[in-house]
Amino acid sequence: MSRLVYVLNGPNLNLLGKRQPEIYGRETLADVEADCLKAAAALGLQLRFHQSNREYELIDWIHEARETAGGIVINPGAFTHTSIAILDALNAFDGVVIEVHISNVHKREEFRHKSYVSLRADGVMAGFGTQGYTLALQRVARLLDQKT
Ligand code: DHK
Repeated sequence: MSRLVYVLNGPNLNLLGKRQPEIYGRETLADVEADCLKAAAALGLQLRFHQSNREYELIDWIHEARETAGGIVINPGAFTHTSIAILDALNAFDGVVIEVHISNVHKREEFRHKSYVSLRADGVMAGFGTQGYTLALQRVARLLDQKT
């Protein structure tokens, strides 16, 4: 299976480091991308890292990943709790899917406890801060190793 992994970020994550730092921390999305690139190189993974505030762009990247990638790490932001369309797109992807939330969504408002994406995800990281992304990449690498 391909060792290309898409790391996808949903709405408002472009403001990481600036919005509600008491919840999401002070690292920026560029810092997260740099951490992911370093981790991917160490794990023998290739990476495509994207962020969008638009649901359809996330769906288009998932469709692209269908053709090329072995894994998707996705923080869908608030679309986690609302988007059946993103769930449907992930259900059309055959590789490994890990869902990431920087904050512990289960400690927060009740509307954040429901995740459509979890119905497809092979694993979920929540409350590990931005470290959750590199931990998710480790898990993708392990599962891809097991498939070869
Ligand atoms: C990020 C968001 O933007 C929220 O809408 C989610 C998630 C939680 C996070 O913790 O990374 O509810």
